[in-house]
Amino acid sequence: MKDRRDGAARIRPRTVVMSVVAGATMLAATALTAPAANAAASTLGAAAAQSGRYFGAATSSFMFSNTQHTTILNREFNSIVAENEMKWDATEPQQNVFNFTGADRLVAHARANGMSVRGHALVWHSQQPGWAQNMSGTALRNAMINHVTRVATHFRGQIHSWDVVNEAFADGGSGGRRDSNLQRTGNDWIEVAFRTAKAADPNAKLCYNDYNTDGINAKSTGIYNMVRDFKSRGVPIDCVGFQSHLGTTLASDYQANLQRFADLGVDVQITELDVAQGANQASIYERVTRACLAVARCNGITVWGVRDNDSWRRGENPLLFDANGNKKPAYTSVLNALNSVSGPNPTTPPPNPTTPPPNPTTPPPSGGGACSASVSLNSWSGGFVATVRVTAGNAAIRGWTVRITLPGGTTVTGTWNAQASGSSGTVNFSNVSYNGQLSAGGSTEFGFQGTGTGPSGTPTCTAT
Ligand code: G2I
Repeated sequence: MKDRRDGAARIRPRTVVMSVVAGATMLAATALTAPAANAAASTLGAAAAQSGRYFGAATSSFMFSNTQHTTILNREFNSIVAENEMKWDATEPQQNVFNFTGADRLVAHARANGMSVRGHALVWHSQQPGWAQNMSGTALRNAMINHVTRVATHFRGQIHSWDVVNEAFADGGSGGRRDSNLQRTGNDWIEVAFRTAKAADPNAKLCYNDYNTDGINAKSTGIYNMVRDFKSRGVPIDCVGFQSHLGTTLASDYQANLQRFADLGVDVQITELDVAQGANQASIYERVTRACLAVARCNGITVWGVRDNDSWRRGENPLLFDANGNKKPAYTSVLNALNSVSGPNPTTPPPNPTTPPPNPTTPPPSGGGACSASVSLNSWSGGFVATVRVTAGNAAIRGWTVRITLPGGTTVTGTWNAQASGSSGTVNFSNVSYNGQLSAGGSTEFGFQGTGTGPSGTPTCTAT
């Protein structure tokens, strides 16, 4: 019951906004999709929510001005993912210069319409900005850590599942990793990305995402072995995304493949579903939907676009709505499948996506108090991410400086939400303009990453 209520809670505000935004269009759509006598849900999102799952679509903020696209998006889907706007090239066009304009609009749209957000993708060999493409070795590794930290921190609390690493395995029969500049930084780059994402957004589900994994094959088995290894060593992985860019056939062991991953103790998600137009399109969509519904740990399905003309595979008409926004037979087969099964429920529904972003500012203080600081460390062989919480004492403070002594050989490679006095030895981290003022008992966080070993002990905090 709880899952149903969560689903309904996400859908209700969307209806309200839609009635303002889309007026007559919404009325027409409602009439067309009025609930049947058997009370089956009339939209994909509502139908999926009956078993605690989400049904999402990829979109782009520039599409929100397209009324037909957005009307369908808001009516049918209760989750969205940025088709491109959260990728590395979009969010960090120059090194350490971040641009969240499109991604923020997308998240705001989701929040205003009661949808959850999938995050795609923190690290990928493709769609890297030019400056990263030209990097290698330690410099690239540190740039990756900084990117994951900054992007995941920016969206902390607003993403139900992140594709932390995308498409790192090779096609074909090797079952091994794909060659890339990231892979050449060392085989541990994937687990470093996961540990870094965990430090930045501890409540998001952290996924590995790939394609050509739509059945038990060499590539999916390579990924399976990595996930099993990660689980056994405590690397924080929560889910595996199966992109499911499908042709005109579906592997008979599609569901069995999802299930074997679920049996490792991770959730599974269908993340980029689209199916080539052809005689089997509706039936393949239906079988994929039923497979997800049959696997308790399958949290939900995302289709890679709304209408056929929005698709990256435009010529293949692979989506659920045609170029005129009409529902295709594939749409009906998915909706009926979702309505035909009431469970089992996923073990953990996505967290409420409407949580506002963490607010780094604090109420105006009167000044004059003391402060304390504590460090939480996420380390791996050769590097670490430190998150430092600064807490004001019994009186408000106007600013703070945290003094941390680093072990010999350790270098700070990046700092966020603070100004560092140096990069090795004893370093003073001082507040920046927006997080110096803390009310009595109030707190804020800053962080830094480095190579070598992280600091130990309790740092000193001086209020200013
Ligand atoms: O290739 C299909 C998908 C495979 N899995 C990962 C997904 O991220 C990927 O999505 C596609 C988008 O659908 C395309 O829209 O990823 C492509 C590469 O990032 C996207 O194409 C790019 C074009 O290559 C760029 O030239 C263009 O500037 O879209 C960009 C934004 O329109």
